[in-house]
Amino acid sequence: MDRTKEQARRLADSLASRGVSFDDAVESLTKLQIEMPSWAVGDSGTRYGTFRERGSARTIWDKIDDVAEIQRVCGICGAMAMHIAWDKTDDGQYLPVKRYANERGLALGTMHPDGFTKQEYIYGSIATPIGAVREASILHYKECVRVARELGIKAIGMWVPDGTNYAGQDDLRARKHRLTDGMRALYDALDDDMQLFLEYKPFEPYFYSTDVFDWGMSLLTCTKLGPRAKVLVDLGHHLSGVNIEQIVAVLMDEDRLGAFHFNNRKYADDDLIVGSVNPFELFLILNEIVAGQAAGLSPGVTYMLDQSHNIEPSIEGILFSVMNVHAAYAKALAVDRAALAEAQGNLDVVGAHRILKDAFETDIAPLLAAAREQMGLPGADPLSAYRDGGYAQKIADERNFGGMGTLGG
Ligand code: AFD
Ligand code: MN
Ligand code: MN
Repeated sequence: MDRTKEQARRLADSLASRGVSFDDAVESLTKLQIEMPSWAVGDSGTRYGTFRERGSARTIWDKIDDVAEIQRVCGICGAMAMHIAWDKTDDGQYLPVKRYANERGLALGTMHPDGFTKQEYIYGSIATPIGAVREASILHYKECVRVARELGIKAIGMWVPDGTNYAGQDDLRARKHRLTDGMRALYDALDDDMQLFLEYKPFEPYFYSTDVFDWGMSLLTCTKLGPRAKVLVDLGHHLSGVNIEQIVAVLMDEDRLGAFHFNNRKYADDDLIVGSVNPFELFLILNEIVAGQAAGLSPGVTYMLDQSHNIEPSIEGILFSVMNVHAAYAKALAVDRAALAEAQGNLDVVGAHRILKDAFETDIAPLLAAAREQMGLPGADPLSAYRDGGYAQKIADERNFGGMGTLGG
């Protein structure tokens, strides 16, 4: 038996001893879907500037081509998450975007409204004291729902980038009421088969208070709105030391976990390659997903990347992220759930921890290889397949430095 087959056999035996079926795990790995953010393939930067990448997307058509290339080598990225601020034709049309995405074998995923690109948002988009701006934002939300309906999109991913910079600047309770009223207007505009994912973030672009500042504020708002309002967990939107996997467990238990924006942070909302800073945390998050879904909770969670690749080639950063999520998910599937429950029941603190750690340290390469083979994907892994495919050189030659920033600039 060749070495690869021997490795797969050994892993299958090890998984079987943990009550895990190799084939079932492979099946799950082929079913995972991660939406690709349209905004991640354009140039992006920090407030200190943008390093333009040769070959980055210039237009929505380039973005779709890039996501199609990502899907060609990944196989689990068949939808592009949209941002209403940027993802339309030059004459403001959306249907041609859907047609071209479908031609390239892609669906359109979650629609993200704007709230930060216009001057009138200076004091906020919906929690602002300026009534006319709140009304304009509600009209914008309704336009997002109309466009989502036109494109067959079933989820609105709402980041409310509102806040204040100084104590006393505004009445914090009044802002809470404005936020709730605005989210109510958005929720009431949804079709019955649409969901609202409300994203939270502790700071930025404001630095004293943010109106949807943590998971509790998002959950509180969602519970006021209705059952189709759920929390969007962006991994970079937590202060240092926050136990994200515990938030995920609680939201799943409340049937309020809607979606993820995957990325990684070292210090702030750094939008780095997910799993690049804290792969164990990523595994623990997916472990909660696998455990919760095994208990029938949150079957329909939406996974998205939300990253900004400021110095690394965007597509390579995205591919590495997809690989890290896929690997963490495979490790979460490799957990011996029965032994874990038994160790927990026996108050075996170290034994229980070791069972999770053993899964995290399991070499799941044969699982991913089998899933790639089942999906008919090229190459040993997405990054190698991409680098061998010549797409980077093609777009660099065609596009040069004509890339558009995430703000279309
Ligand atoms: C920024 C925000 C937030 C939002 C994303 C897309 O911090 O994460 O989801 O832009 O609008 O990263
Ligand atoms: Mn986000
Ligand atoms: Mn963010």
